[in-house]
Amino acid sequence: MAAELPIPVYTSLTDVLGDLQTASVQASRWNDVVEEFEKRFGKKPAYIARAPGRVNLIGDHIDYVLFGCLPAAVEQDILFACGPSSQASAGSVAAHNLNPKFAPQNFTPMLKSAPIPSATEQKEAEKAVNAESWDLDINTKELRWESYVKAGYYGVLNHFFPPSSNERPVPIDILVTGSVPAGSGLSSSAAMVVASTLSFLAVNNKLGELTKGQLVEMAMENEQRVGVNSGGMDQAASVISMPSSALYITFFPFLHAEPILLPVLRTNPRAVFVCANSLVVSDKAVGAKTRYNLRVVETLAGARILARHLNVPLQPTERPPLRIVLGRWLGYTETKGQPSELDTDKLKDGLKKVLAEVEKLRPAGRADGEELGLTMEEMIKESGLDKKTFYEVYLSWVEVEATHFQIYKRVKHVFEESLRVIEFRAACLRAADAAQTPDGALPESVLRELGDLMDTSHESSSKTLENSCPEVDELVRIAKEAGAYGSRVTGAGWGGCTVSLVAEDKVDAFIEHLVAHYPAYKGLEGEALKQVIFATKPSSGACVLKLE
Ligand code: NG1
Repeated sequence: MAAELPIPVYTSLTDVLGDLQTASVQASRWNDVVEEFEKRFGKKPAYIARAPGRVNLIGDHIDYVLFGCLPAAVEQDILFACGPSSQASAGSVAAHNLNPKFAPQNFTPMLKSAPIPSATEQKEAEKAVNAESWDLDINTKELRWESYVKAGYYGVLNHFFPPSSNERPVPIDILVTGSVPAGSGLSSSAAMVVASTLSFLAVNNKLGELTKGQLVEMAMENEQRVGVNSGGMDQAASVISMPSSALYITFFPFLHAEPILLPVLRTNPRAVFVCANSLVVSDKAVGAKTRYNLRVVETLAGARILARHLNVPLQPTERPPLRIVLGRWLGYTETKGQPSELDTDKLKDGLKKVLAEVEKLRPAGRADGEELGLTMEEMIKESGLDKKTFYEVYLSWVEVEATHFQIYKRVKHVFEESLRVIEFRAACLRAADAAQTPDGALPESVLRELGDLMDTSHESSSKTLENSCPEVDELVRIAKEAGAYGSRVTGAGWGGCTVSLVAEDKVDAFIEHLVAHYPAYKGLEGEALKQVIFATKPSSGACVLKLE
């Protein structure tokens, strides 16, 4: 199984990048980072850790409610050249970035006494009286580049260098470079955290002690140190992806990743996924309380309200996401360690069944299409909890701001989008079978089916989840006009990238059409244009190149 594999360590760039052609195109970038490392630190790096960004083909805003999604790693990646430093004290870090915008940083992990536990935590903490923990002083108020380096270090310190042991990490020099555009929905943050985690593991000789799945869990935990409540799709895609494949990632009852071959990329008629950056920077942290975090709260509160309608009993203090409420309603037990997720056919039937019930959440007396949603008071009343408990369970840990909460719309998006992911996966599997037939041809209907699913997904993002923006909607409209089979916003939304499925022989005309019609692309050409519109080639997941 993909998640159980060891983390790959290679000694040649061709093995890292999968083929000679890609390796020769990329070689100068890798050489530059080695040369610059030598100039800055006086010796060659021992390793280069690579972690790719990802594009989510379908399944947005459903990972944090534990439904499966379908991302693929992109070629754009983050590289961390690194090696042990001979000059500094135990565990210290000199982190440089090839981009002059990001100033060099030096830091050393400090041991801090653990905070005094609250009464309820007392019992658990009894074992850890007087315990110390590692502190890297991450500034979560400001977006700082080195926070991602520090975040990667935390997991390695906590898992491999407990303060109680005598073993201490080696000092390390790091030089970072990256080609994943920040704030574009292609997950540069997850790629940074994964590459950072890998560097500290490599230099401390701990790579062999983790599987890919364990690295994903560590990277998820690490990324939360930067203050982002992320769902896990990005880290899994960056670590576990395979060439020519998307990854069907499910999170319940535990992380599972199934590579889904994308024959549309290999068999005639060929098609490619093209990413186009709307150039609206989507800063998740800044708008979190009215955007990303609000969606998290709306879907969680929606799960409780739906459970009430479905007569699924919940403890007052639990906060199960929609996937768990659906599972309980369908009578699926949820012991951790169960062999697998509900099989996709049963999940699909369950989703269809529950969608009929979701209609009961539509706010009464309001005209179709004019959803006002629920006020805070109405939402609390619908939850069946008293005000104090509701605040404690759903609002005490996160800041959100809204006059109306769109419970019906968000729940509807989650279930419908989850259904589309399952249908997209099934179409890819059918296409893979068709590609095995003697003529190996792919019916064009498969491309149309995938495209339609992408279109309805975007429609839902735009109108039901409301995580698009006018520029992204416009880019999607232009992409369709230019002949894309389908086009949609990808990632968190409110800006960032779109992903479109385009016939390979029409890609150049497609790009020309976008440049001519999307106002922010006016005058862009050459390298600058390649940075904002590019056909993605699903790449392999994170790995380490060993240089000595
Ligand atoms: P982006 O902003 O594209 O990295 C975010 C979340 C994902 C997922 C998507 C929406 C983080 C780090 N990632 O992705 O987990 O929820 O939005 O599908 O917050």
